[in-house]
Amino acid sequence: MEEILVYFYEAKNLVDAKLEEYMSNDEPLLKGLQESINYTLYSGGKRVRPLFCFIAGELFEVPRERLISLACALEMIHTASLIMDDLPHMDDAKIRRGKPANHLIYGQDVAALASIGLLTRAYEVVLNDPEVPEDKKARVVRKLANVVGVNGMVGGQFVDLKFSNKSMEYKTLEYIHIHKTASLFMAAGSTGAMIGDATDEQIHALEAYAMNLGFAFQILDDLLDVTGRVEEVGKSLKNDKGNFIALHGIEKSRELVTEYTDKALQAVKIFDGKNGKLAVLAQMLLKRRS
Ligand code: GRG
Repeated sequence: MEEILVYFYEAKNLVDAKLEEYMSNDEPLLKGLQESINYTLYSGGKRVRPLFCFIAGELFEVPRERLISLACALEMIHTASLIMDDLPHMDDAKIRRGKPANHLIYGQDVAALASIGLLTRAYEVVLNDPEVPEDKKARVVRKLANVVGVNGMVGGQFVDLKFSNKSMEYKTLEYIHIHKTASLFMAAGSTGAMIGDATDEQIHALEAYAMNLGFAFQILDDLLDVTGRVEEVGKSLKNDKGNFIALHGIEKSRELVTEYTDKALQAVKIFDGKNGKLAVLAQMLLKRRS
């Protein structure tokens, strides 16, 4: 267990160092934009998606050096989505990771540009990386674009906004969370595995793990919204009518977190003997308070 925690710690440090290299820009005219990007990129994210990408790649013996640009791209996309999500015309959130939201410090105009800047750089770093095999780049970047676009996070966010604080059917809630949250988790696993020449069956297993874990993660997020405190959770809390707690109540939602996590672990049984890190990652997410 200690060994796995050291692995997580080292992976996180590697991602932080590389993000700095990929995202730094010394053009004096861009100082304000750079500050806005740095503000959210280095404000204490758990780096879960890069970590999952490394773990998925490791199942197929892909070294971290070949995955690092992809791991950073996933974190850039995630960070871009957080900045955009917090904007007043979206979720209108004031607090993120225990600090004022990006737009409250840098303004909505700069925050929107920081988000788009991070998003576009994500594709660029993968395409520019000589360590990523040329014959894999198109498939990987296509996947990233797909999970961000209209059939991915953008679509999930749209449905979420349209049903904001309205009661909804389970199918709609499922649509929102598969697309808004789980899809990037799924891509973290599948793209890492693609670089490692995984079979379709292995990619599907990792996607099933990620989807179920993404659900557990989102229900936990809803639980923290209702049962947590802002100081502890570190973001604006909302008690929405359209969430898992409104549909199922607190007790049932807690049970669902365990159920989805079990399903996630079941899905990766095919990697028997090699799935220890996937189990620890799931446990870590289950215990999270922020
Ligand atoms: C990609 C720019 C862009 C836009 C897509 C705005 C939008 C459309 C989608 C919003 C997606 C979103 C913010 C989903 C919430 C996902 C979620 C549960 C975030 C919390 O993830 P953690 O716990 O956060 O990994 P940390 O702070 O650890 O990084």
